[in-house]
Amino acid sequence: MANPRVIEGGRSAKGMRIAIVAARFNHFVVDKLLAGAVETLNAAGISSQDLDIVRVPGAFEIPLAAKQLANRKSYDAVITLGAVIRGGTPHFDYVCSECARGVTEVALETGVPVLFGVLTCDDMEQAMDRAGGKHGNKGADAALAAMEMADLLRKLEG
Ligand code: INI
Repeated sequence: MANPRVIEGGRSAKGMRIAIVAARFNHFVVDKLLAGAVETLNAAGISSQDLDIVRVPGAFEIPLAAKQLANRKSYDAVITLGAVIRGGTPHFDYVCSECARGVTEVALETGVPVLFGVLTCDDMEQAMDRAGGKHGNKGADAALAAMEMADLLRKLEG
């Protein structure tokens, strides 16, 4: 029996245009995610004129900015970064679910990969562990996934 063809994306950023939407809320966490994402894209060969960073107030505002960027059709991927940390009220659940729902919707509506690098954590320790601490850097992970999905879509569309 013939081997099936496996189609997957690579992880080079050469020739790619990428936008990052980063929330300012909990900026001490988000800035670490942003540094991880930028470092990863730089290491993968992105040129500085091909990387745009857009700041929004909080995670709730991420989907709208991501939609504007994706609709331009000039970015190969949009990476979203934020940190939502549980407080004592249901606010956390609304911000998390609307952000995740909105990000998914933008990707499916526009066909542009929109990556979810938004931490949703019970406390600050969990967040710091995932922003360059003992559980890695989820901003860097989102950047890797962005390159892979952008390349995969090129292959699937081409
Ligand atoms: N925004 C975040 O990005 N993280 C949070 O933890 C957070 N909390 O906890 O409230 C948060 N709230 C702000 C929200 O994203 C909006 O900016 C605000 O509600 C205005 O629309």
